[in-house]
Amino acid sequence: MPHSNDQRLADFMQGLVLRNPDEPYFHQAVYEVANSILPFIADKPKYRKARILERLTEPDRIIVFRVCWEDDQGNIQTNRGFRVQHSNAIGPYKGGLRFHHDVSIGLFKFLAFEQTFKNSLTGLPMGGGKGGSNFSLQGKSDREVMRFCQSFMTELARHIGPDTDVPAGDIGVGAREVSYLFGQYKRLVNQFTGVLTGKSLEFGGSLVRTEATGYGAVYFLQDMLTVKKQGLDGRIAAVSGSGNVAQYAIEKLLHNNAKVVTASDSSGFIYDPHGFDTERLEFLKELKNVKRGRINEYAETFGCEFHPGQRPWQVPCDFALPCATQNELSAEDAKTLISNGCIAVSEGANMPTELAGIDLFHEANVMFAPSKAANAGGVAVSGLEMSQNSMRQSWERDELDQRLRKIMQKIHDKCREHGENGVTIDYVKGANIAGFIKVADAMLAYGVM
Ligand code: NDP
Ligand code: 2IT
Repeated sequence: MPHSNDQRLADFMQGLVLRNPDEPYFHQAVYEVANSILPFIADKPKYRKARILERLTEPDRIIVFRVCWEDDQGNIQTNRGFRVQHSNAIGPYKGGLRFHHDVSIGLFKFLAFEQTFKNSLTGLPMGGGKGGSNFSLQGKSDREVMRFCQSFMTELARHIGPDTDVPAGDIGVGAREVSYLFGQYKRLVNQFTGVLTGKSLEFGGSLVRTEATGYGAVYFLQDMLTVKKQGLDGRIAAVSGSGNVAQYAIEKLLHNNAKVVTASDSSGFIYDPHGFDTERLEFLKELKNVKRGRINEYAETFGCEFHPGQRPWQVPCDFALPCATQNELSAEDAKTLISNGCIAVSEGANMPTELAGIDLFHEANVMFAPSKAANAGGVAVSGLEMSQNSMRQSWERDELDQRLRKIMQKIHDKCREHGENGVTIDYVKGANIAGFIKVADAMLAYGVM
């Protein structure tokens, strides 16, 4: 008796959970992929016999290390550093670093696993990795951040390299942190190489990298809307987060005359019925990137509502763009968005929607762009930064933006090709299958390893 897809998935997940206890984010990310891949490979013995999915759910290696540094009062502080090198089947390990108090091996395993599929979707030669530390930036002086970054890199440097593993930013790691990390790497190995991306323009950074993730998530949204002969003009968007991804998602939505009425941070969200304009967006960027302040200051300045401890999904909107963090959009939130008439979701953050929320969006025919496709623009322009570094050249802004636009469109089209279900498109399935094929075929070619 052949097993049903449900039985295969249950068996697969049972083994995975047993081997990786207490790692719910990793279980969630793998479940979403396995749910697409197991039916896809059911009639493809080459992938099944080679146990590709089993091998892909075991990272190549995980590095965990101590990071000691001295704070401004002269106290010795100890943090933990992580790097999950998930797969280098199609290129050097590539993926961001996250500095946040609430991190774990399971979190980085989920992020690195997702990154492998995402990077494959970009069409560029990049494998998947992710890392970071439980170091929290809140309340830290600039000098403390510098000392932490230097200590963190002193250990990480031995594990990375421009053809080995190329980290970048993520939550809590922006231009300032990447600069400190790059400076320390350069000093340790006495080489000026493209070992990190998201660098500043003066020392090998790429134009459009800062904007790329947020812009890319909106480009993907536009491509989904175009299939349905719809557009952004005059429609309402709810965005969560107020960091790098949120800021540039808002900017691109404004370029296209959409009205953005929300933003958030870990303290709550603001609802601005007037909508963001250039002045308000500049205020947000200054508040978050320079003053490093809290989102309620936006509400105080522009006289709008601040909802402490809440997320923006109760606000009626046409589009939702979760751009803060994982599992920030629950099944309840999805129900609320659907009943308020939301027609499309584009995930700027990594895995922001809970599995049950995704199911509800699919049932309600809400266009749903999963993170590994929708936010791939950031790592795609990181890939272009690596190319420019190798060539010792820098491309113009227009060229990079056009390349980003084209990459996002190709990702959209690949997801469509593998996810078309009659009248609707299952972008989750499409992204998983399209991302899987390239990595799986490379693994088959290498034999057993
Ligand atoms: P930033 O550090 O620039 O901004 C993060 C934002 O999310 C802040 O507003 C932060 O608020 C908020 N946030 C963080 N943790 C929580 C939480 N637990 N609850 C509520 N809000 C929270 O990071 P990015 O904008 O770079 O990253 C945002 C998301 O996008 C992440 O999921 C990241 O993995 C993903 N991503 C980023 C890419 C990039 O190029 N930067 C590329 C692809 C995906 P607060 O300041 O209060 O902590
Ligand atoms: O999640 C992500 O794709 C990132 N944080 C960006 C990774 C990168 O290498 O640019």
